[in-house]
Amino acid sequence: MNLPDLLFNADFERLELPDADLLLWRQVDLGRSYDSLLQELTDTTDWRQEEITVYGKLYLQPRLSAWHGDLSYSYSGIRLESKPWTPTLLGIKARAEALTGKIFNSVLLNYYRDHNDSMGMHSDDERELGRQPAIASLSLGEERTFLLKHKTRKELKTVKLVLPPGSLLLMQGDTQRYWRHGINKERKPCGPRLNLTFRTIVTFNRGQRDK
Ligand SMILES: O=C(O)CCC(=O)C(=O)O
Ligand SMILES: [Mn+2]
Repeated sequence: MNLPDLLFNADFERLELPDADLLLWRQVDLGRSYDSLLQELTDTTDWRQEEITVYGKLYLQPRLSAWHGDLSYSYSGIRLESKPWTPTLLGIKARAEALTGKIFNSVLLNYYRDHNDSMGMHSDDERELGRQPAIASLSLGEERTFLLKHKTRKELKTVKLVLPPGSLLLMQGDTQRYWRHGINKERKPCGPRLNLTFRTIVTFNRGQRDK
């Protein structure tokens, strides 16, 4: 990020965690209300409930998802065929890029229908994302708690970060290397939450890389 961007976007907070690089914008201006965006994306996205294999057993993921972007992607053993960008998604992507100074070529949308939906602890460290992935995560709808747990330093407590609607969390640097993150079920019933994680798939051309 260069200096003019930093001055222009001085509204983020840096979250001080060892071995991590996390920036949080609490309220991003998306040019329209968060509620209307939530409604549009909920209604127009071609939601899937993907399967996951855990210790050889097939389960349905406890949430819905959709993958849009320039390239297909493998995620926890699932091959996600990408759908084309829509004008709405391109608009949010442009906003996330302007704020973070990063370029993204894909987005994974996660739809947590209610308090029973969740995402297990994981790190986004697939090879396709490169060595130090930058992932910008926009939240809409119900507030849910984002958990972060260091992979090896057991003395570090689990960090709980409440992500309000309209917030943008940028995970970059070594964050995926040293930390796992996830969203637990909630005990108290709650409404839907939509999360968009913008990513960059880096595809290596072996011939070029080996030069
Ligand atoms: O819903 C969230 O905030 C987390 C999403 C996430 O970690 C992912 O899509 O990999
Ligand atoms: Mn993730």
